[in-house]
Amino acid sequence: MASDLVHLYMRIDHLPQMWCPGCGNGVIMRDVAVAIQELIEDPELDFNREDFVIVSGIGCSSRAAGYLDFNSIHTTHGRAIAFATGIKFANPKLHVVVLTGDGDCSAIGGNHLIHAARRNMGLTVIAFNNDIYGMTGGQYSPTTPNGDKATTAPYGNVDRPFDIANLATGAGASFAARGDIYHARETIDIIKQAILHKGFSLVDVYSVCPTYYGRKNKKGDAVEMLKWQKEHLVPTARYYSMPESERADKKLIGILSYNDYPEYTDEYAKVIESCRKKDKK
Ligand SMILES: Cc1ncc(C[n+]2csc(CCOP(=O)(O)OP(=O)(O)O)c2C)c(N)n1
Repeated sequence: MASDLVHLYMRIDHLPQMWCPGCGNGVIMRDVAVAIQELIEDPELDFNREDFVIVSGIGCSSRAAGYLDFNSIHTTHGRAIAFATGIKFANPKLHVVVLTGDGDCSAIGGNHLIHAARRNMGLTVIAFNNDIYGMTGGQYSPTTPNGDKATTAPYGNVDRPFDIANLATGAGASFAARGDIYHARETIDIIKQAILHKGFSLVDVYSVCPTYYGRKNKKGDAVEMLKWQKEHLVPTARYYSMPESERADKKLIGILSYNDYPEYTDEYAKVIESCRKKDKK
């Protein structure tokens, strides 16, 4: 993170951070900080730092809520979206940004994810997706690719993985996107659009965990894992200009689904208003 950004947006007294060398979490945390900074600095928008709340669950990635100097809350494993729902209900004007791991949001917290998506609650969820449970030593998660190794799958994972962005779309999310740590500029822009979106938005950010996932699966060091992202994850414009045959082993980085469904707290406010009117009669 550039030093001015560090001084502006990080709790210096919480440093040094606990992430391993080569971990992708710092890149995603920086992308979130840059996205918020650019929204605050945009003269056409009325975004203030005090209007942001950062919520996280438990996991290596969830530590980001503690490092970022915003109104923030580091909650319990899998429950970040539940806490975020309460915060958004209490004050719908806030921009509530959930920082969560693939395990946090799609294993123990999977139910909260699908129901927040279904309701179209106005939250922004950033999934730090490293394909593994990093904090507890490399157990497989719902995004670990089929056949890959983990401490709990020493002979290869027999589960088929979730695609978190597709999962959110299937559950009714009005905005679902994919980013990665290699294409940082594109990912920052996607995060900005997710925050600007009125309803539920999810950005599945492909990260790297060289320590547990990379080492167990012979993916090389962090640089090798980033090279893989560079070659296999493709931003929207380039993706659609590729011949179909070249897309077979590639994934799109960009917005995957977008809808204009009514936002949940707006709908709830209408119910409250109609009850008030009835009471007055
Ligand atoms: C209720 C509960 N169950 C299990 C744990 C142990 N635990 C802490 S973090 C974690 C997995 C985190 O994985 P992920 O969400 O993918 O985040 P990462 O550490 O990879 O960033 C688990 C199982 C816990 N803290 N609380």
